Amino acid sequence: DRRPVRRALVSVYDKTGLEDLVRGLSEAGVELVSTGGSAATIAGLGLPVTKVEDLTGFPECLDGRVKTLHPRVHAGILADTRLPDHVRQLEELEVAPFDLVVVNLYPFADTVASGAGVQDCIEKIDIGGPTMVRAAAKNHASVAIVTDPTSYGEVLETVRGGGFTLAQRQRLATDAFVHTATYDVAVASWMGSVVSTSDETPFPGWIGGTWAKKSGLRYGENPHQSAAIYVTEGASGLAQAEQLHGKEMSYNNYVDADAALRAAHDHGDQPTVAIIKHANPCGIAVGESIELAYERAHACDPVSAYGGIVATNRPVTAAMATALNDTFSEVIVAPDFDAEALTTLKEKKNRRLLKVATPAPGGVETRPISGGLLVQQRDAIDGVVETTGDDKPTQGHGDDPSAWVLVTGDAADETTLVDLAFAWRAVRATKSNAILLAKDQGSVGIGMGQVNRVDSCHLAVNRAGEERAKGAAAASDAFFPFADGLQVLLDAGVTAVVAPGGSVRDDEVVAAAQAAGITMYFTGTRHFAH
Ligand code: 93A
Repeated sequence: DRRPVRRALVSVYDKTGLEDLVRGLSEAGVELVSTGGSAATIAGLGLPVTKVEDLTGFPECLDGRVKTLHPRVHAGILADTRLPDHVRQLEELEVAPFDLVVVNLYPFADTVASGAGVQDCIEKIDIGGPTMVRAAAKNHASVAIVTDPTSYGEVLETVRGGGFTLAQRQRLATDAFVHTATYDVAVASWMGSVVSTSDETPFPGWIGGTWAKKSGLRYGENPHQSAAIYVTEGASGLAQAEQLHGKEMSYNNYVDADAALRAAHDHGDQPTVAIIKHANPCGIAVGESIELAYERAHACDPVSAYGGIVATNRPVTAAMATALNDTFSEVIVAPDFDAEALTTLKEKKNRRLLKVATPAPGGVETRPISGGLLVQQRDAIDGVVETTGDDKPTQGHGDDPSAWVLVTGDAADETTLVDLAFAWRAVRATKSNAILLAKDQGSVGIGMGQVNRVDSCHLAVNRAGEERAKGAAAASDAFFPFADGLQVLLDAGVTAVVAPGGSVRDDEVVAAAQAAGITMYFTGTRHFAH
């Protein structure tokens, strides 16, 4: 079922290998049609070429924004030449079909990585290129689509050998759709960053309002630092907690309890428990009951959980209280405590029990730097971000698994997808660089706070141990800049991964995942936590 290649459309930004390719195609009798710069290169080699402008009778315009976006180009790509009616229509319209389309796209990710300005990056969002790539991939019954310059050698051999088989065209089409999908993920994640750097980001009045000292604290992060807690009207959160029992809260208790509170409320209505140490989770889990969630969260890393801060999004029950008394925790944070649970928990004299209302979604957070204060919208999962009047969500669109892009492997089955979604929500509570492995909606290995992603991957895998890493679902809070970190997860037997995508080397990362035969999704949304 080989289809001979008689006519090719060539439009490449990266001209690497172009000379050998077009010489070879020309020698094999293939008619070449090409865009401005590519056509100039081909003509410069003394080879016959038709400019797209001459084909369409429409000039390239708007600084190149409109080159190939024309029905004379797209009818030639999209006609299914197996259908007599399509062939007849092309004849009537005097359009000749293409058998091969060679395109590589404007280097969007490289341009962003180079530190170029917003307008330069916008100009590098290729529109016509992906349109041709997708059209040719859709019509793989008739057309072969080539996007990778390193494959030109093989392409020439295939053309000389009589053309592409259907299986080859299908494989090329699959690669092409992954290529355009990852390209759009890069654009989407960058667009988000452009939107949120806007000067119009609204901040509530309390930022500039009056602050009152709630109480002094015994000391700050260390005993030689004095400290206090301040509150302001209109704010709500951990600082407004009601302490039901235990020693006075310390500075570090507040910091960790706040991280725990946030982590425990990221999983919607499902009973959730987060155990936090040094503002990082040593276990997060969702369960059919709060007791089960606690058991799973604790099982993630029982050694580290000792002396931790436990937060839940449900009232603490008597059964959970009994389990909590088996180990040492500094603070327990919950929306409420059942009467019997309270009696049990009060057996430990010093342990602090905090009743904290479910935090309102959105809001802003501040962070002191020497000489000033940084203010930002709080990172939100599910796109809930506070704005002044209109409640337009400005981020978090990529938190919904139905919006994820499957970049390689089979679509995850329901159980795996649930674990991936859990891991994605839980990794947000982890300091960057963060990698979180999950099974049965519980974390089993967490790598956090490392200065490179590979080390976080090693940590996550080591903490999980051989048994638990095998078959786990993994989430990465930001893109894999290289394939090396992902490879650590793959070597440990992780079978499904979710990450934002958007790296210049996404292709290498996806190729590593593909080689391992795993499932990988890109979200287009990042959740750094520093
Ligand atoms: O600006 S575009 O989005 N509009 C188009 O109509 C279009 N057609 C092809 N970019 C377009 N292209 C891109 O131009 C291709 O994807 C390729 O990257 C590049 C090739 O341009 P040239 O042949 O002029 O160097």
